[in-house]
Amino acid sequence: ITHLLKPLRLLLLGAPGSGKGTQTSRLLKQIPQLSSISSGDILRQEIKSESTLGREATTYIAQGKLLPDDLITRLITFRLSALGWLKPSAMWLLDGFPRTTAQASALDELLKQHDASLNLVVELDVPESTILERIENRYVHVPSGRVYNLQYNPPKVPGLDDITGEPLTKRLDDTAEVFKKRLEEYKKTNEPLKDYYKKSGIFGTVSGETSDIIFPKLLNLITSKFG
Ligand code: G5P
Ligand code: MG
Repeated sequence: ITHLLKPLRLLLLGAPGSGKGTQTSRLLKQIPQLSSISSGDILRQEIKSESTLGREATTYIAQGKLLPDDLITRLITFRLSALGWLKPSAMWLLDGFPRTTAQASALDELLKQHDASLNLVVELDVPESTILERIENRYVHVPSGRVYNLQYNPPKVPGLDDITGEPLTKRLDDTAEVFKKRLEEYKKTNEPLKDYYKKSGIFGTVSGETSDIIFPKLLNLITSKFG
């Protein structure tokens, strides 16, 4: 268990399947002060509940396209505000938002109004060649966002979530074809986004072929700055 002395407000970047969700759940276990939001998890819950937003999101997600900036920004900043996460003492981790420079500057503006700011952005740098197989073997528990992989971290009972026993499902965008589009979208938006955060001096990268290699590096980076 790690206790941080300074409030961490972290964004994880990385290609689809690079392990953002995996690292998030490991960090939450290691640092109990931390909470997280994943934009993708929220959208999948909206799709499951067949809300208006869910129906709109489906059309983008099924094609591996990003949702319009204003739509996703409104959704996530509303949650941040409702959770009381806009104050400078709040500690949190964002997975999957911001994804574009427009989203990034909208979030910065909002935080600035509350004298808060994002203070660490870490890119998970994983070789592209290892990712497709991960995605094809992924199963998710939508209500919690927990992710499994048939080889790497299979559920204890096949097809069921470890904690709730509820059924696992495949993501509708976890096919080879849609994955290719998601990767293209990522490559288009990620360089400008990285440049944006490099300018504010809060950007770092951790590299590795597996999540087991990446996790200790990520934790070290965090504790060296916030521990
Ligand atoms: P998401 O949901 O944000 P992506 O594409 O960014 O989706 P994804 O696919 O969720 O990212 P991840 O979280 O980085 O990947 O990876 P993960 O789930 O932890 O790990 C992948 C798999 O590999 C899992 O099965 C895991 O168990 C396994 N694994 C982990 N580590 C290892 C390892 O070391 N070895 C092995 N063998 N396996 C491992 O976004 C989805 C869509 O929502 C919309 C977009 O349409 C997007 O495409 N969206 C947004 N649109 C606009 N703006 C935004 N901000 C948006 N956010 C979401
Ligand atoms: Mg994820």
